[in-house]
Amino acid sequence: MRQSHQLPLVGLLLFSLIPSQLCEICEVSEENYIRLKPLLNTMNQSEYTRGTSSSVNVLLSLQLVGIQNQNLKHKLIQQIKYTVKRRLSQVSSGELALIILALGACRNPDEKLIYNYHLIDKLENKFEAEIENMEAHNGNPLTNYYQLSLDVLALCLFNGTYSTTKVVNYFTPENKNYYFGSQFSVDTGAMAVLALTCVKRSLINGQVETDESNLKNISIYIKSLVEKILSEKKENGLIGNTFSTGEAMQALFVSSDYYHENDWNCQQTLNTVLTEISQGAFSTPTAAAQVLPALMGKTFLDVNKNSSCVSAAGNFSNSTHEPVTVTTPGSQSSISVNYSVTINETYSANVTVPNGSVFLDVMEKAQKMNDTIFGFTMEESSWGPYITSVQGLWASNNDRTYWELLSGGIPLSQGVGSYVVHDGENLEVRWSKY
Ligand code: CBY
Repeated sequence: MRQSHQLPLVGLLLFSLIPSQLCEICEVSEENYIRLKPLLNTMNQSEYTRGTSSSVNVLLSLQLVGIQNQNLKHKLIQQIKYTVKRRLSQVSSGELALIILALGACRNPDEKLIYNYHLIDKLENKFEAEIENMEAHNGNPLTNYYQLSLDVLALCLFNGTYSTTKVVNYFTPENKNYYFGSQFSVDTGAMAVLALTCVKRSLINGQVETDESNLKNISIYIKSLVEKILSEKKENGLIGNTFSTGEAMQALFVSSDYYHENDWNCQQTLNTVLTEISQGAFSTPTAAAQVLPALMGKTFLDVNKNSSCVSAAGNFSNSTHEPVTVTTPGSQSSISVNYSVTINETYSANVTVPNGSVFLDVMEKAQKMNDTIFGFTMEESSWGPYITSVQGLWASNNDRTYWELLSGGIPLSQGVGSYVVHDGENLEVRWSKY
């Protein structure tokens, strides 16, 4: 090849290398989109009749990655509209923040709903109520720091009013709300990094007035939280657990100034998540929705970019539906497990349930056997049923108490509606503090 031909070629090569060096995002390549199909199937096939938390998560995810599934989006928006019109007072601060993010994502026509229903003002009030609760109850918010981070993120992205000084006061990395017991919550830390990065960017762009010390502190917080997130990285590349990894990836995408290239092998994390997808790990709509954006290189900070989030993924969910493989249990065999409720004492029973049952089936069976000892209540959350009381003893955010789920003494990483139980297992619900 002659020199004159080589030069432009070298130039092109260099040019194509530059973006990958500047931008620390690793994402699934187009030829691998097929591996994301199970996530889309989960989101498509869900009913979304159980309240809106999971609809909001799914809508936000679809908007961000630019999937044009108009039927599904229409259904989800109808549900969200219903919530906004009829039951906004019952919605928690973080849920409202998610509604704003989902409706406002990527310059779409539903954005006007945010302003017609004054959702930003209402979020400001709900955020204020969280802070007031912290002042009255020993630093404990009405909900949790995952939701407070969502609040700050939505207020920051949609030009709401919030006090930077309060953010600096409440989001110090040492705050107990980043922890459950002694365990750092990667989900919470990741959401806080996204929120703080948004606040930092608006301070730098001069959208919000502040003094230099706030900006400096926010940078210090981001650095410290990123370190904590990275220290939860497992050998296989997951960060925290399967369900926190997508959000941790988003946090690491936007904070690459704060860690060294060698501190995180993004490709390894991505590959492990893809393997987990193929093993059916993300089988609830919220799990699928929360992991998808990161896999396509998107973060919640892309929500109010001035362009629509159209991507190469475009119509790939509209392609013909593959038949769903439903795993029918081979036979209606039964299994038996040991189930206990622990307060100070332990109350146990042997419970027989059909093979393939989930934790909740065991609890229901035990309740039928003895309502006084095993009676319980639950409420729907975006992740499925959440146990609120057992034996009439109620979990409380003000006291940081909850009903912890364990198997063989080890805390579960799934809720009662999704954890499939095994023969001979020792299941426990334990009155705990976080
Ligand atoms: N979302 C929220 O407000 C929840 C925030 C979150 C950090 C969340 C995890 C992360 C996420 N992406 O949504 C969270 N869990 C919190 C804050 C909490 C506490 C809830 C009380 C409060 N202050 O708001 C608390 C009590 C510490 C908690 N989670 C308990 C539990 C257990 C529930 C048991 C029950 N009583 O039903 C359980 C099952 C852990 C256990 N072994 O007892 C649990 N959480 C799990 C497993 C999870 C993961 C769910 C994964 C799955 N596939 O089902 C989780 C994603 C999540 C939901 N919790 Co909490 C964390 C993880 O494993 N990565 C915002 C809102 C708008 O939707």
